[in-house]
Amino acid sequence: MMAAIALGSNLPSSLGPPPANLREALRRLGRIGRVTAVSSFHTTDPVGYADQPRFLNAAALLETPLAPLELLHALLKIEAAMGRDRSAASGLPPKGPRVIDLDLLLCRGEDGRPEVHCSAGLTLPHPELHQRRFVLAPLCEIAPDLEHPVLRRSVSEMLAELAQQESHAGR
Ligand code: PH2
Ligand code: MG
Ligand code: MG
Repeated sequence: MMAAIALGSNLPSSLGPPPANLREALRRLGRIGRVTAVSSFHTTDPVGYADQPRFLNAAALLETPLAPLELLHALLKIEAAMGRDRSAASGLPPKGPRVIDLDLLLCRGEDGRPEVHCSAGLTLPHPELHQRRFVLAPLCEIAPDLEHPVLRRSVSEMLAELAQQESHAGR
């Protein structure tokens, strides 16, 4: 299947600063499939929990034999192997700083049909995909015509609608 994945980092790891973390995550994605497109790296202001460093965000497309839940577990394994600590003992808040975050956004099966999935650990498409500029802007560079199967909007349409909402909110 084809998967669209969001990458984010705003803490250094043992490998180096956020750009090194994104590059390492992309290298590791290449071991669970074929990375067919990578966006540029975007420096973004933190959303949600504001008291943390700016993020470096990117998006990638992955062609993989894994099914959605298998891919989710592979992404969590990469995060952990790169030093992401999700335990309460880390003292980090849930939407707070992290060395690497890999989010599954949207998947399409071999037949080209979108995977719509909802379980305790995974919702596909990602429930906040259409509201996050730090996700849509990188994704729009590599997959502007990719369609959200529930909202029936392409990535470029979702980005344009978000820009409209933002301009209304700013008035
Ligand atoms: N991730 C979050 C919370 N806020 N803000 C930006 N700019 N980029 C992110 O990747 C991000 C965030 C939780 O996953
Ligand atoms: Mg995230
Ligand atoms: Mg995540």
